[in-house]
Amino acid sequence: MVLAKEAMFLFSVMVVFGFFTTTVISGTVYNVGDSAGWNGGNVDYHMWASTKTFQVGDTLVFQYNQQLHNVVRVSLSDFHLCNAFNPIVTYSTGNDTITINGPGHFYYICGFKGHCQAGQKVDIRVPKPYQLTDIRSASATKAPVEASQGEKRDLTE
Ligand SMILES: *[C@@H]1O[C@H](CO)[C@@H](O)[C@H](O)[C@H]1NC(C)=O
Ligand SMILES: [Cu+2]
Repeated sequence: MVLAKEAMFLFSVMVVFGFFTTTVISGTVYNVGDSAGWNGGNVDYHMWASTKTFQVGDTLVFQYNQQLHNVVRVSLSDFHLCNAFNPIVTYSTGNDTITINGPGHFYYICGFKGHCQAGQKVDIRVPKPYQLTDIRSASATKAPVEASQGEKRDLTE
């Protein structure tokens, strides 16, 4: 009985922690191409990405017919060349979830012949997170200059 209670307690802790990490730490889930998914066609993936503000912790979901498409993460030059033969990672389940774990550009193309050339490619740009440490170091270096210009007020707002 005691063991069961402890197990229950541990389980509740895990549920609460899981809830916390999901809601606070994890970000937005983006279905690439929205309802059209990652099936090429007439979807303008450049346009799709340009309307989003990606952040570290967000999740990308690529959904597609795995007989006809895949997802290949490539370098910038291979992105421009539509070269899928030098992959950083290849996904092919048809329902791939990718968590953005850092800032930078994430270039994805379809590796099936001609698809990337036809526009099945997307550049996910993730800016550096704005961190408290950045604010501190920025104010530490900028404060004297700003103070002399009478702009120190901005720092406290
Ligand atoms: C895709 O995978 C996620 C979990 O990774 C699951 O929740 C979802 O139902 C799946 N969708 C389809 C269409 O299989
Ligand atoms: Cu494709």
